[in-house]
Amino acid sequence: NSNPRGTKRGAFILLEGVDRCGKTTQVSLLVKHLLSLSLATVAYRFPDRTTQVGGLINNYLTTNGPTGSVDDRAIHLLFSANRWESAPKLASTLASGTNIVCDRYAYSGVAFTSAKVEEDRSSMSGGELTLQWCMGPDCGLPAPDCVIFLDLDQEEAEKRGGYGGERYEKRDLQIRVRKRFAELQALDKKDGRVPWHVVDASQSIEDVTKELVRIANETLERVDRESSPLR
Ligand code: DGP
Ligand code: NA
Ligand code: NA
Repeated sequence: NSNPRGTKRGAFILLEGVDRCGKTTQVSLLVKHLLSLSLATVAYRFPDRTTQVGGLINNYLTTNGPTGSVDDRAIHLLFSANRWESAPKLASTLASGTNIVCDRYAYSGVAFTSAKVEEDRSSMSGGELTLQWCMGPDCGLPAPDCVIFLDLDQEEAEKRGGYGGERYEKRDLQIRVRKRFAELQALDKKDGRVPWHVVDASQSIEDVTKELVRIANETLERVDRESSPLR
């Protein structure tokens, strides 16, 4: 969509994946690359632990309290609130023509919360923490222009020096998280809205970056075409 000043909007490139897939490293490398081409680009990361809501989330993630001691729905809403508090900034950044490369977003929100229950339970009609229920609070957030999914299986993830000991860094949960991401990818494919690019995250850092650069170029070109005032 064109805007009054004829400025092309920025592209919103989202990186998602299980813990230890290398997202954080790749986000900073991709931002560096785009900046080196003089393309205005900023990195975002969720959860953003620097806000008040983010402080509550950080407390939750770094204390391994007994399961169920904090209500899973309440936490889910906090993660979503943490994205909503950045939403106006995300939108104005994109409108000003600056690209965003983002480390996790609403897909992580749905994948991690819904992974707390087994599939058979989560798909129960009226059951709690279904994908459907989990997607509700993030509905209407600025949408990414693509999802780059850094795919890494559990064994490879664990080879990367084990987990840091945060609440979700556990094998069974991470395996379910990866499955939930696949379900979300299938939903987006059905809708035909947000394109996904699955990248093998077990490759070397350089090879992953190469793929990301190619996908980013493709996405930037598409967004340029779509937001051209001449269209
Ligand atoms: P990170 O700082 O990227 O390592 O993320 C912290 C942990 O929180 C990680 O295990 C993924 C998880 N996470 C990220 N976003 C959400 C969310 O919206 N909801 C839930 N339940 N977990 C999330
Ligand atoms: Na983590
Ligand atoms: Na990370």
